[in-house]
Amino acid sequence: MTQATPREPRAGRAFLWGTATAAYQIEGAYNVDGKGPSIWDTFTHTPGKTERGETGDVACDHYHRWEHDLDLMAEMGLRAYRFSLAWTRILPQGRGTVNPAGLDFYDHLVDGLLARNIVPFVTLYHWDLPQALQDKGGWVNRDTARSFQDYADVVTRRLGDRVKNWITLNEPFIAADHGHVSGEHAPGLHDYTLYFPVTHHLLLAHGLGLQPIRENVNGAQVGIAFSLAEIQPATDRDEDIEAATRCDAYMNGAYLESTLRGRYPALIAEQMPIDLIQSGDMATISGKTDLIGINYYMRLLAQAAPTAYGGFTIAPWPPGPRTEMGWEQYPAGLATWVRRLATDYPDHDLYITENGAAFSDTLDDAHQVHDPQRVNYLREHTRAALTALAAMDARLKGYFVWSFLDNFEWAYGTRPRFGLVYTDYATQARYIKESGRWYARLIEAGAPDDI
Ligand code: IFM
Repeated sequence: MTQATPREPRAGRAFLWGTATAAYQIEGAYNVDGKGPSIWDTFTHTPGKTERGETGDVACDHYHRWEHDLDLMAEMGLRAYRFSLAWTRILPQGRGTVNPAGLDFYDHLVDGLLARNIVPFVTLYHWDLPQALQDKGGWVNRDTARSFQDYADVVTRRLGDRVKNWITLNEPFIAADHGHVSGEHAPGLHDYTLYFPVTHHLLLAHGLGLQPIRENVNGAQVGIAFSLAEIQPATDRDEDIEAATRCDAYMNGAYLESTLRGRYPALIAEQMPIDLIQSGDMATISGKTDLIGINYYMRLLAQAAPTAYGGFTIAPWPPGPRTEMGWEQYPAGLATWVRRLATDYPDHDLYITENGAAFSDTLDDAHQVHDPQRVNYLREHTRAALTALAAMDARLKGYFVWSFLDNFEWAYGTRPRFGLVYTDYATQARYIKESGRWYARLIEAGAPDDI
């Protein structure tokens, strides 16, 4: 019997190597050219909500510097770029009157990408809900899902001739949990019962949004980006194994199973308030999609906590390498997710729509940023992903580093630096880090072990 040789982890020429950002984290220009306020404008303008009182009012000033940023992307050889749209640039009140300047901005950005042979991936919602909709209840209000559908219609009518890859929502679990349960994100609510209506209405928005995307975009490739942590039991005690199952259902299963199979995991479904799920909702939520976005950063160790929300808490990680966020580095979890999704949902293309790490980078006198930890992180994670791709013949089509440039990391402000490009916030100058140069070579080579 001959032994099969393991296939080397290598991406084909068509593999889309890219980077990702989000509107609030990079654009700045928070009140310029007719843009309306979002919940993140309100939240960061409220004292005590961000680490050093920072706001995203300016962020990376990408709104004014986008052409230079696209030139940097071209210099790095990026093949794809995932970015989100600021809903309130386009519909300042969330619904109703369209702001032409907002649409023009994204129109020019898309043309700029295409002129540089960079494939645009557009995320419609990366957490910056219009404040006007929050004033009517935000995601607790079912009607917000209809507003999202109208917004998706306006956007895809304008960009759908050139943008083919669409992500409806970014990380609905984080939007539901951090925004409404822990309150560390906008709108800063702190009520665990909100997990259920907010989750359901976000997913309903996803489903309703699919309809205009399909109508307005010939050949649309559409999906949703999930925050997928690998959940493991903290110990081999039965109650911790059970806690890991619960944790996986809350964070992962509720979102995967509803959108891809039209049902919530039983332990989520049984807690949904009566009347929340209306007739036809699950069919809408599980409308046809083409791709699954994997945002992967960590594994989590779950342990039983009967009185906690969900019946679990997260145990500390064992000693080992961490990022600046304090997160454990665990590349094997990325391979687990590629394998799990390729097995459970084999009809979908997979994209790693986010993966990356913050480290305490500094700019030296020669304007160089030496960040070997990030190079190592990216090498380990891309190797894990490509090994899983090869082993499973998985339909893994692309990988997006979070992030293109250092940006506004939500409640942490500008302190954590996730970029392949260093942002000097005092001058808004950009410098490609060593990791950015390494990534450019990876794109050329297609295999992290060859460079
Ligand atoms: O910066 C965020 C991004 O907005 C969503 N995914 C995780 C990133 C790092 O925390």
